Amino acid sequence: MDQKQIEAIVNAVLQEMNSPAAAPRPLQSAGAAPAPAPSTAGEGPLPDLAGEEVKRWIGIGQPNNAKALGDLRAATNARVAVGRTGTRSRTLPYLRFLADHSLSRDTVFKEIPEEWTTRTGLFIVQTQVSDKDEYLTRPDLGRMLSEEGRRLISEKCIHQPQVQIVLSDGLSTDAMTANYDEILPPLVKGFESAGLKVGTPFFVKYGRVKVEDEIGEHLQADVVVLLIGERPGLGQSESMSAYMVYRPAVATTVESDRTVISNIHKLGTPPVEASAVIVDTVKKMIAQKTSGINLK
Ligand code: B12
Repeated sequence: MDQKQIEAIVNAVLQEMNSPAAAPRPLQSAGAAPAPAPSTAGEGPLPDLAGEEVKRWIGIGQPNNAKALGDLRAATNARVAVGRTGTRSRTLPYLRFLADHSLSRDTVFKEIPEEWTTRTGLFIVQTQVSDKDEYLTRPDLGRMLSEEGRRLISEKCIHQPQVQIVLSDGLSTDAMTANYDEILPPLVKGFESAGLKVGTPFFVKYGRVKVEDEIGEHLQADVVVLLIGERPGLGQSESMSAYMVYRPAVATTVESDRTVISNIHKLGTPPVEASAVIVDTVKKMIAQKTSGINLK
């Protein structure tokens, strides 16, 4: 192939890219009359399958009440009004499902980025888990600190705090990186304003909920607040939970001793708001000397 032929091909491709057929096709916005599904068969660039535009798309053709359908679509992040083809899903919602599923898988498998831990200045301790595969297959090991982890917290943490904050990747690394900046500073400030002695926050890599019992017992904390990544759902992979427990001990603390605030993320309970609820809950725990189902 000579230079001229190559240039002709490049020009033809560039021309095609500039043609209207190649431009992203606008999707249906909530409230307007439903449009045909945007092509996913090579007629133009695919829209961002995890993006807002696709989430808001209405896949029901010729609805009786387009306005009501639009209102329903706008009222929830659930997969409603996606339409169907016979008994099957339409292509776009199916591709969106696959994209959301990939996001969820990614956040479970992702390691906490080193830049993030460096930026936050948190020190890291590890559980008895040695890698992600083991984390997923051996939950028991994620409930116990490593020998080195125990040594580090003894050395670096304030002992006998009234409240000990612990952060952990858990099942969603994104929950930590997305919410940290808006939850930790207001939480520490809130506890300090309430006159509580706050321990040294740190990060537990590969943590499960029960690891907070060993930490609390070791540091003799009154209350432990564990901020941990939740198992991601489809389309929501940044959700964090706060598992709180009064005077935990490995041998005696049971699940019903914990109080949980879940669904902390920008589209659920926003992190700043959650921090206010956590501070209030911890104050109650300290006043009533209990947590979980016994807390009034
Ligand atoms: C997985 C899960 C479970 C699994 C936990 C099994 C396991 N080993 O992972 C099972 C199916 C057993 C379960 C049961 C229950 N769950 Co559940 N669960 C979840 C889910 C989907 C994810 C939790 C997660 O990712 N945790 C983080 C990982 C890292 O933790 P882990 O150490 O691996 O596992 C521990 C936690 O998952 C914890 N846990 C799970 N659910 C609950 C509920 C409560 C009240 C407590 C204290 C602890 C707890 O128990 C595990 C063992 O220590 C959340 C939904 C969400 N958005 O968070 C609901 C969720 C936390 N569960 C909930 C509820 C209500 C329950 C039950 C009380 C249901 C019932 N009526 O029996 C029981 C209580 C179980 C308990 N441990 O005391 C609610 C809590 C609502 C609230 N704010 O109080 C949530 C938020 C779901 C919801 N939206 O309603 N759950």
